[in-house]
Amino acid sequence: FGEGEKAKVERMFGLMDGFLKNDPVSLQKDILDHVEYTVGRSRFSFDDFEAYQALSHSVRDRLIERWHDTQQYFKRKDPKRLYYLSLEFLMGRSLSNSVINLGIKDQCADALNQLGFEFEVLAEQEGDAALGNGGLARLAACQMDSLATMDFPAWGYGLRYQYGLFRQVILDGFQHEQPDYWLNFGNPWEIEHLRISYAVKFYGTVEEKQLDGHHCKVWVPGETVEAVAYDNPIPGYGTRNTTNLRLWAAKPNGHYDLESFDTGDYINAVINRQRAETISSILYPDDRSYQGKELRLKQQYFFVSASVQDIIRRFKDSHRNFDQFPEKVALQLNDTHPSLAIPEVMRILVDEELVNWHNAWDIVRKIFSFTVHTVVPGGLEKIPVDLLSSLLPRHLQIIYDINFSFVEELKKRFGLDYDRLSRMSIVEEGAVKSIRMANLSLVCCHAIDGVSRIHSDILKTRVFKDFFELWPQKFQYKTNGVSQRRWIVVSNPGLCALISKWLGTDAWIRDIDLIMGLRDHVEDAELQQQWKMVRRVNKIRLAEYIEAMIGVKISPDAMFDVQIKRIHEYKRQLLNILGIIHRYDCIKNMNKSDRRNVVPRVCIIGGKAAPGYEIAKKIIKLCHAVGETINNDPDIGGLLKLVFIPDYNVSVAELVIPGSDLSQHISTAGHEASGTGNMKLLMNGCLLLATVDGSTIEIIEEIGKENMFLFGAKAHEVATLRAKGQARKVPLQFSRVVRKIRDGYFGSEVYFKSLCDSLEGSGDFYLLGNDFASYLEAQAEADKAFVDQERWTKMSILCTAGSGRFSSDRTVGEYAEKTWRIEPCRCPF
Ligand code: GP0
Repeated sequence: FGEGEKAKVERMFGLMDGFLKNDPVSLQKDILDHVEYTVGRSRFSFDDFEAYQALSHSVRDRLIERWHDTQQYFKRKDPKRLYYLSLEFLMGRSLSNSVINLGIKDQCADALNQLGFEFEVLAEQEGDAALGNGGLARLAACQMDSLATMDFPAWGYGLRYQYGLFRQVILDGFQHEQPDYWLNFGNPWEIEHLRISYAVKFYGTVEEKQLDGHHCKVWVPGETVEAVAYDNPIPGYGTRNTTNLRLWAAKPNGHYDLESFDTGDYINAVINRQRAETISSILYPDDRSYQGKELRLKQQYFFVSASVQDIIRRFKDSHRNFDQFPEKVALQLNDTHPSLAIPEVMRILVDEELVNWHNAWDIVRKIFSFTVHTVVPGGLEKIPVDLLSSLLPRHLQIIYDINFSFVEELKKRFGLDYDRLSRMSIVEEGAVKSIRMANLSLVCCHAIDGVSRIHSDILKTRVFKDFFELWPQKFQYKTNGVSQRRWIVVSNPGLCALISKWLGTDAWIRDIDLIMGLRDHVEDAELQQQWKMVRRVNKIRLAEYIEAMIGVKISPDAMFDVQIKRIHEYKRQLLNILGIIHRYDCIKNMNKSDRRNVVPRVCIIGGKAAPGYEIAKKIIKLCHAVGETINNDPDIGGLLKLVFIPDYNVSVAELVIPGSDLSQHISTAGHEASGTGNMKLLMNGCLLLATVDGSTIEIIEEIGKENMFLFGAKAHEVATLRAKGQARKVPLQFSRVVRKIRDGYFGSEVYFKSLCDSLEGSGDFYLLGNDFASYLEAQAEADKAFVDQERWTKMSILCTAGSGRFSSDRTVGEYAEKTWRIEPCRCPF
């Protein structure tokens, strides 16, 4: 420091008075200050929402402190960093998660109590940050939590949508979509950095120029938009480390060339500029179906370009040239959505930083890795060349150049095998010439990960078979995981305390393998008793919520059987509903004494359908129609209920999961890449009724099939079964149930016709008919087990005890070691 600087720094330290304090009185002062100076209310009169805002701002102050320390430390240490690029992050609520990770939950609760507020009530004031669709997006959120907790120098990058995933409203049993303008209520969890912004270009032409004696391509854009950074601190648990999720918002670019205003149409010129903001305005609600829309492509490039510019700027702050880039930077692509980052890095290095093509290519091949999340080839992104050439002309050239070398390499290796060349080429010829984003990623990334073992096998033997033959070493898998902080500590405090009590430590919150220590106590009647009590309290809480939301009264003595996930044909919510109709029929046909042996069930289904996915919407309607019939049938009484929980999201999941006895993961084998809901439920001691698919296969290895209810065709049988078509055997009960729907027993015969058609004969692509009998058997097994409450409770304890492998800490640890090659960098305070 110079003399003047030094005096300034000393003065700052003098004024700082140390870090913010976390005792209840200090917290109270901070909260009241924020009520008055941030929220702008009088400290003598503020309501729950205002208290929530003030509390959040107080927590945010503490996050910022740690965030600064962590970033300072990273800067000084200059470790290799990971940048996690994802178009979607499903963060849900932040308050509870933050205070728990900061270790100040009790102090906050005390502070609030004395002010006349209750922490839990304030936490309910927060809306969800729903900047994602489903599993893929929540996985990104869990991995951010693990990265911070494990002290990895990692940042997330994404888009700050103004409208999150639509809110699902049910009217007369039909799904309606309502916009989620979530920022209306303010967002205390983000820090706006108006000075951190980058220009992102679109359209225009590519010109050849001489620059500093280099021959280079210069992209002259037709439109420029500004990307502004919004930082969302991600606190680790049990560490001071606080990392960052940087989300970009689109703003009109400030450099107005006078020409565009010369037309005299001042108002329209400004309005046109203002349209830039639409780029980050809305999240596409389609789960794994590629739409080919220009706005979506703009979103992808916008967020990727800003992120790459930011990463390169940060690297250049402390390095003179790019030699060390691969030792300092790893970029992870969450699916192919961010894969334009590849040509973007090439473009900036070659066109702007004047690195020669070969060196740039060498760098690119070392820094990128990507994760695949699907098995359905139809889910893979393809960008029409026409679209790309108009929107990103320079990137198209770069992709062509990469493809040219790649095809040459293929010819050398395999000769002129044209079928193979056309399958593997990044460019797909045909009616609509397009760029295959998966192939681009496969060519340019050094590692390609599946999300479970079976998924990886399917990628290697089917979806990306050709690429596996070429580069077997690139193919790996990291079975997904979920954060025990979010899914036990935050959402199930009762179980959390019980686990810590019986393990004699809460160290499992950072070191999940310890959780298997519960196995040593599984026979202990006292633990069983307490376990049952905790679960019962959670069930009561869930029952109250259901009654408040949809007016159906349910008993906590019944078995709570849940299926919560996006609605998809392959996930087979329909199989569940058919099973319920069958159960209803059976009960109706029983005499009084037989009915006494029926295990009372509450079937709970929740999930959103993509707005344009007709069949999925019909499934929701059918669920309501069946529920209506059953729930209002006095003859059935408490033996069976079917409820649809509207607007399933992260915070609803936090309520449902701890209160579930049985959960269904019943995709047609070979279709669910991994599944992560199964892991969350498993952790919470919920038993699984499942097909042998995705990560369930690995769960079986951990807890044993005797502690689960498995059924259905295996993945390797599916193709043969499908080929049989009409000739497949279908049980009588199945046809009878479908008949009932066809005959209008649940109303709307015409509306449900296409659903029924999708179930019969060769229409039954997802093999519901084939799996129905074994599904019913598995359900009967579950009933039998539930009658023996001691046995059930033991199984439940073993589920939690066996869930350690499914922590995202394990997943992230594997990525860090094998793919990203990053080390922890713990901020020492
Ligand atoms: C997969 F392709 N997933 C996609 C997609 O577009 N969105 C999405 O959420 C899911 C998979 O279906 C999964 O099996 C997987 O576990 C998850 O991504 C995370 O890898 C559902 O849980």
